[in-house]
Amino acid sequence: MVFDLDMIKAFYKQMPSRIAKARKIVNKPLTLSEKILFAHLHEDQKVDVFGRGKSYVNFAPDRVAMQDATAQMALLQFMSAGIPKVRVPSTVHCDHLILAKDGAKKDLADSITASGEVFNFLESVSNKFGIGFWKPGAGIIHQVVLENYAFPGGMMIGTDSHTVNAGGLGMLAIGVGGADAVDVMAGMPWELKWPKLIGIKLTGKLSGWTSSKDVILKVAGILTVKGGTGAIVEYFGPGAQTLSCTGKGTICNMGAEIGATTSTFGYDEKMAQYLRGTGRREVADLADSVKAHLTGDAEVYESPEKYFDEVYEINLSELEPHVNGPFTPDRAIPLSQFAEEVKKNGWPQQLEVGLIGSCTNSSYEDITRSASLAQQAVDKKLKAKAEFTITPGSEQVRYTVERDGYLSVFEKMGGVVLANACGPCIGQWSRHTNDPNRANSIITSFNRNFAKRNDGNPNTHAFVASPEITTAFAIAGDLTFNPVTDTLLNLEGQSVKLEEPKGHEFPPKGFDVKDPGYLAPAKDGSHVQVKIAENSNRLQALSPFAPWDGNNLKSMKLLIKAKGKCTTDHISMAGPWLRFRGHLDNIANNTLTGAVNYFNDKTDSVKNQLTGGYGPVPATQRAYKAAGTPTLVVGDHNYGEGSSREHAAMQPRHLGIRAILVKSFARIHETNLKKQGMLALTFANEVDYDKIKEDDSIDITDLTSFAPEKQLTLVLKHKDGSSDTIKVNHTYNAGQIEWFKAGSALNLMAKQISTPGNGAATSVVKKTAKKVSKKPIAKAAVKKTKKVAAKKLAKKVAPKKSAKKAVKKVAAKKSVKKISAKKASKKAVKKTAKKKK
Ligand code: MIC
Ligand code: SF4
Repeated sequence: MVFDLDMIKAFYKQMPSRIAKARKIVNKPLTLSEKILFAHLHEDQKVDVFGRGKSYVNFAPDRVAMQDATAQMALLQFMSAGIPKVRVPSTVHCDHLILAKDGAKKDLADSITASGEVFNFLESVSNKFGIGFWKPGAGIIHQVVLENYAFPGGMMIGTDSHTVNAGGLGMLAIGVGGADAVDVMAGMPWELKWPKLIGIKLTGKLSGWTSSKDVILKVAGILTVKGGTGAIVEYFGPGAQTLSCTGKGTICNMGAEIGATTSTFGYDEKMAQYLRGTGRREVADLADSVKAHLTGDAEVYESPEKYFDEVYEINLSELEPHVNGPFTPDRAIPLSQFAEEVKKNGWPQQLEVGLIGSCTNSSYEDITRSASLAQQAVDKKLKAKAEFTITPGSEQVRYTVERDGYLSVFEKMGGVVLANACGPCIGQWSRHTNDPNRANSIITSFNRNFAKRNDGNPNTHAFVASPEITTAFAIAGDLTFNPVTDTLLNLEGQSVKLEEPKGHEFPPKGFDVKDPGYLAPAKDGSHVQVKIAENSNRLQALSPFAPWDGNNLKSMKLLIKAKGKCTTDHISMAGPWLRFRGHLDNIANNTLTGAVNYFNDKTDSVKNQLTGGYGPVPATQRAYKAAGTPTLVVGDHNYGEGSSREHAAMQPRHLGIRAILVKSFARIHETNLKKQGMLALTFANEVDYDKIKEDDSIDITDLTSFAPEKQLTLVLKHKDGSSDTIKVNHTYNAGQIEWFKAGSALNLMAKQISTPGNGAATSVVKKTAKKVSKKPIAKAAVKKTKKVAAKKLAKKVAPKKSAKKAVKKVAAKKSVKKISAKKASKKAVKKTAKKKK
């Protein structure tokens, strides 16, 4: 079955004329990213020469995808909009709430028992509102989207930061918070700041041990976790066309780790093959008919420095495998230097577990290349020294690799096949260990490796590498092993060497699957009842946040000044807390518990200025809230990096925190804060971070004249009676200031929807105007029902040396960040340049 074919046809029909219209106005050759952006302007958005990193522009994305952990909040919000059916094709994927413990079959059954209530809720909301539903076990959202929904030149948003994976099929796919998804599902314009553009030219061809993953591991090293913020990364060049479609997906997927808005590749033969190989010949034929529009203009790729803000070039032939980490995905270490780094830094040398799969790396190609190493281990009588797990990305991949005999090869090597789900990647891993706090090392082919992410142990040193390198390390069980050069002793005492991995981009016998795990929604969902169990501690209808009272904020207490990295995992931890993703009050009990308090270097221990004592962050904040005392949180750079979870914005809002003041924000998190009616502020002078003291009371003295591009003034009143006055910046435009005033973007939407003739939403509302009862906000659409048996769902678906070689930066104007000698490798990477258009 080909999904969305009519929509895709209609889009391709209009694409050429939309691009032509934009061309007339901008009057210059276009990158692929610009073509896709212009082709998706909302009908009410005038074409213009938009300022990169400046202009807010309204778009009309083609589709929406949501995963179970974020869909709960997104759909609780959507239900309150009073719209009977989603306006664009949308899907929900059950993948995050699945355990990784004993193996696929048991884990899936146990997860359905444990989270049946949530799955039933998601299934019934999907059925009611016209949303496609992918059952637990069907696979990880991004792999399922790549196999079924992504199409070249399309634009989608998804409530998960790795939505960007679909760039592998030439889409602009962007991770957002649930409130943004609500806008698009409601048919309203979706707003994004016109992105900056980073071009990465790929030359040469991968070989031997190097794979697509190493391209993005290298890029992460160059650009760092914030280097892509506000930018689209567009890959091009002869090397790009040699990469498999799923390999391109891997590269785009992990673009989330450099903060990029998204990444993409031009349409090519590899993508056409993938579309045909996954049963979408019609889409490939349609794409072929508009081919010229599905890639950047020739002039752009000939002189990229004229059209991109930054350009890098990577020679795939010279690129080495990399291992990134620990604790951050941008610490990129070429394999040839890894052993030395391990020893130098005293990282635990013994590898305890190797984990392959996840949404980043679970293609047929990844699995078969890794299996070729597992087969060698079996043939050469090597026993894997580390534990080894495999997480297939979708039921289609799992079924096919099982049919082709690869899963049994892993099992012979001692591997455990886990459910088609996020599992260990999102801390749903019940790791078998005798000491959950021991310093230890693991390697994964996932994308993130923040402290505590996989197993909750802050002392687990998690490294990220390709599935092939991960498999080789799992066989060796030692981080100082280099599979390219070293030998291993087998069970018979002989020294043997692993040959280069080999695999297939496509199954020679084609993909197959018995039950892909898809449930189509009812044609008319008006009679479907949404299921929320009575007294649920997993799901809670939302109450609207209070609107702004129109006054300046006075005497806010400092709740916490967070030190160093503060990702969404630090603000709202995943793992065991995932179970409360649909219950705002319960999940709020983890708020900022991972953030390090600047004043005592501890996590979850802050001073309560009302009592003078120290306590956990959530409890302290609840005490302030009970006392009616407003509070503020201070943070460092790239605050809120990591994921799209809007809980990291809703929880502080729910607990009564009024403002977040940081050196810089990660894109999705900043938008999430704005959408939820919070004040997201940045220091005009970063050094003012040092002026914030533990006992400060803080006023915002000019909030009453809150306006776009106008700084706000904060007065820091210190305990000793002295004070500092500082300026802070914000990026709110006029519409976003209205969200703040209304209490949240959703409050504003609900108001507009129930007031026809008022504001931007009226065109949507005309046809649907239905009164929304706002207290509690979700009630209108929710019918409380008794707990539904989980069983219903139980149907099975089952740089120094060679790194320096590969990259070059092709130089440019002053505004371009120079790559430090350490990061950019001289030979393999060159930075090409920035030039103003
Ligand atoms: C992640 O990889 O961190 C997640 C879990 O997929 C998140 C979404 C979430 O927190 O639910 C993401 O990447 O956006
Ligand atoms: Fe799931 Fe991990 Fe991918 Fe996030 S990064 S979608 S948790 S597999």
